[in-house]
Amino acid sequence: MTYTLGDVNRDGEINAVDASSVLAYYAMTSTNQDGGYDEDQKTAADVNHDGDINAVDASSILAYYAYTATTKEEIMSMEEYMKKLK
Ligand SMILES: [Ca+2]
Ligand SMILES: [Ca+2]
Repeated sequence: MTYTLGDVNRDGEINAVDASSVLAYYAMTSTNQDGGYDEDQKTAADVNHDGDINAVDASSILAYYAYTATTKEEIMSMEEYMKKLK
């Protein structure tokens, strides 16, 4: 695995920067432009695995970021977090 779900810019953290990146990508692709992601980044960006990269994914990344910033217990991965939401 060469990606971490939610870590779109691959800096090792899942935070508001990644959410902004996903929104920017969505804005580009929704106007038929190249969003500039490679395949791994697309996989990392589609956090709910529905095949689309859009504002829903950005919101989920922000929600996960809020969760990691506030929880004092052991932090689950973005993958686990998304499974729990379902
Ligand atoms: Ca990141
Ligand atoms: Ca998605």
